[in-house]
Amino acid sequence: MSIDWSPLSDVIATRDRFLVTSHVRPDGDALGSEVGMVGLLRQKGKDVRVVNASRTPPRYDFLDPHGTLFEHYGTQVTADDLRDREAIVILDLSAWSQLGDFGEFVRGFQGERIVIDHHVSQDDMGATYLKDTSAEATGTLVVRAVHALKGTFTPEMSTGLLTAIAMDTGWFRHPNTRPSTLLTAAELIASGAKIEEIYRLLFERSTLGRLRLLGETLSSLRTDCDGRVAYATVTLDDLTRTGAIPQDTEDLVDYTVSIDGVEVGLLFIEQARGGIKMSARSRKGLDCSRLLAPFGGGGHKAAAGATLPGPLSESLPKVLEAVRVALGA
Ligand SMILES: [Mn+2]
Repeated sequence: MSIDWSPLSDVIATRDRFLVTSHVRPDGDALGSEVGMVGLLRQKGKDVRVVNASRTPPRYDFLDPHGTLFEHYGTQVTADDLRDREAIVILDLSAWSQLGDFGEFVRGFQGERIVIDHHVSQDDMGATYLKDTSAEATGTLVVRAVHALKGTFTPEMSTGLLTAIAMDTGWFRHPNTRPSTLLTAAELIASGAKIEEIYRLLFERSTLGRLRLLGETLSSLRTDCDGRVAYATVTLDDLTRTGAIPQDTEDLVDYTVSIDGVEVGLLFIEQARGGIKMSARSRKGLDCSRLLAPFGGGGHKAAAGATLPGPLSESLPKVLEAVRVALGA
């Protein structure tokens, strides 16, 4: 699917003060795509602020080495501070629920709205959608935008965009990794992204809390449907006891589908504000996005998520039952 980038170049031609944002609980694709987009917009002489509903997980600190790029809505920035913005570029999401507390500001935003994304599920956000659901990452789309708008890749942008693509492809292992993925990665490495350093920063660093949480989560693993389903839970108590932070739950769901014979893996995470955040992964073709749609969730075929009402003891059996039905078990 090729994207016509003229709506983006039109906005760049006519507006000066930009706002860039992404989803709650930002991942590598969200933050890395922001870094790439900010670089492009600044090359075009634009005044850009990056504001997110969630704080940046410490794991991604290296994308903002001076701590001056990512601003947290609610503590560092208020709606008043953003009244001068003329256009907003929303990355890696197409659903209101993904904007969290920032959604209210975006709903009332009077300027131009552009969404650049690769997710299938989509709300009407009153925006111009620049989407390719076959793209492995939003970072890939930002790379294409840089090409289309004749920008150049600085080492900072390349670092962000390689992080984006690497994280959304499971470090070039998932089936969404194609020859073009590696060609894009090669271009970013040639422009200054240090792949070995990025890997070390992302995967060879940990905290005691994170490792203890990993242990607790693996201990909570259960199977269902004769071993075709595996699921694990992270409770608020687990976080407190281990000293982990909520961001330490990223990637934990991958362990559920690593078990031999497991087709669907689920991770349920109790949220401090109430409710349960859940992630699903599938290995043998079950459509996670469709599975979670009745629960208000969305995502991709092989990976999706949803926010469920609490408590865990009620939400978990409902999802498990839906999985049993979907598997015909
Ligand atoms: Mn993404």
